Amino acid sequence: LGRTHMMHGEVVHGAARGRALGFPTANLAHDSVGHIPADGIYAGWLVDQSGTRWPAAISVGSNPTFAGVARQVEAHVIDRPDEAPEAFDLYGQRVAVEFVDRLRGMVAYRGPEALVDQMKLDVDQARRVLAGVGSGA
Ligand code: FMN
Repeated sequence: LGRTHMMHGEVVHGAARGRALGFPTANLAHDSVGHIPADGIYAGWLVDQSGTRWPAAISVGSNPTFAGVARQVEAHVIDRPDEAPEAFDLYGQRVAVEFVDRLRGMVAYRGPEALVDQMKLDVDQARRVLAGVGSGA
């Protein structure tokens, strides 16, 4: 990306589908502010309220696999903390999302299985991209 795209906003409840898919996401509220890049999948960072930077695979778009309509920005934190993963809850927090690199465009898959297969690849790719740039902290 030519410049740093960054957004700030509150984490709100989405369709609550992500958890069932095995890829829970922190959905940014629609009144979030900042530079939203074009629809697609990105590697980046989610910065939580305490300032901790989490590596993330970020989705921007209307989730066409599920006939979504509204444009969403949602971040899946990669490699969540092992200890008390259930306590890792970002709902209600004001977070920042920094977009580092574009991975691909948004795709309408035939169903959740194909999407999940691709999300695994996205997460692997995001992990590699972010390991290369460091946390910037
Ligand atoms: N949705 C799509 O329809 N097509 C995609 O190609 C797509 N790629 C994604 C890649 C990643 C890494 C992530 C985290 C999400 C992606 N999504 C994609 C969005 C999912 O459909 C969405 O996270 C899921 O439906 C859960 O939505 P919810 O948070 O509103 O429950």
